[in-house]
Amino acid sequence: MNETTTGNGDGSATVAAGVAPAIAEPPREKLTKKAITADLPTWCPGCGDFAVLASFYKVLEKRNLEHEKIVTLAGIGCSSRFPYFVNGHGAHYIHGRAVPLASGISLARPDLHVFLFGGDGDGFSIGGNHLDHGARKNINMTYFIMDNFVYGLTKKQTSPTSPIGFKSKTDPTGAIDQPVNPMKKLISAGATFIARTHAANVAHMMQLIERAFDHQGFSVIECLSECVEFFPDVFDPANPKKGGSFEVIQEKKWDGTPEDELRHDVTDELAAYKLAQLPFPGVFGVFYETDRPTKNALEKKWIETTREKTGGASDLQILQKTFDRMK
Ligand SMILES: Cc1ncc(C[n+]2csc(CCOP(=O)(O)OP(=O)(O)O)c2C)c(N)n1
Ligand code: SF4
Ligand SMILES: [Mg+2]
Repeated sequence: MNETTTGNGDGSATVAAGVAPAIAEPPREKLTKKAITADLPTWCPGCGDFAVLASFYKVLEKRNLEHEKIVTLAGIGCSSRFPYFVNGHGAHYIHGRAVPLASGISLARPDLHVFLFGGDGDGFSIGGNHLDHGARKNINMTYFIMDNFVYGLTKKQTSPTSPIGFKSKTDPTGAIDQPVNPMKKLISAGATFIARTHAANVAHMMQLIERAFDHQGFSVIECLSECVEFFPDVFDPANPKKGGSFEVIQEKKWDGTPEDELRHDVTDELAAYKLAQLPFPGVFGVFYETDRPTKNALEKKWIETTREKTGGASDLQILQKTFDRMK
């Protein structure tokens, strides 16, 4: 029999039957980069993905997130090697299938924060369909897409975001297909937090990771992350250190000033499409954010209602009842 004690205020204690004893949690040490770091990254020197990993470590440290409360998941690709480098729950899963895996984890363990990392090929090509459904169902997770406009791991094939004219092993005379516009795709799919950043701007990346983390629902960040090996310098036009300009979206402050009229309303879908339409390198920041019930919340409610209706019967009893009806 379980027993537990309650203090009487005079140093003595009363034992209550049937209650498990509360075990005091030892005080936690502050999270450090050393504690979050697993393997050393195996990316090529200069790869943009290093900065993404560094930003993620910084956010975990800043928020002092408990390791056991986060999961990092990925498909296949250079960028998808991410979970190997984070000391926490994680999986390097099947190419393009990280969203379904993440959906199951998010729905079954709402106490965990699910982070997904991957590339443009993984997310918009083979995993494009899964991305759409995760977005429309608004399953709670943060998906960080490291877009380098190429398949890096498999050594330079055209990706869904490669620009027309890009010469690769699959398009030796130059790509001819219209590329995906990630922002437009995500808006139309129904993602509830959609943002864009650049791996050369760590402060901006961190801000967006934190906002995505705080958002309830399917949050996605597209990050231009240079593949120095197979598509070098392509993102220089948005890198001030390389002569480009990094134009940040000015969000409405709702302060009634005339300048505010011109600022972006992140809840305005049409305004988000207009920003997504700007020619490369476009703008950076939050394109769209809306508050829509998550599948996690809706499913929880549905389970509770069903449990009430079935009078608190166990899963086995419900299953047995179903079998009995089939007899
Ligand atoms: C089902 C399946 N198809 C194809 C592959 C080969 N493959 C592995 S990674 C990859 C593309 C990776 O590109 P991306 O997602 O952009 O990641 P990057 O390497 O550029 O970071 C492909 C085609 C695979 N592993 N599994
Ligand atoms: S091949 Fe490209 S994407 Fe892959 S690690 Fe090297 S630089 Fe990064
Ligand atoms: Mg890629």
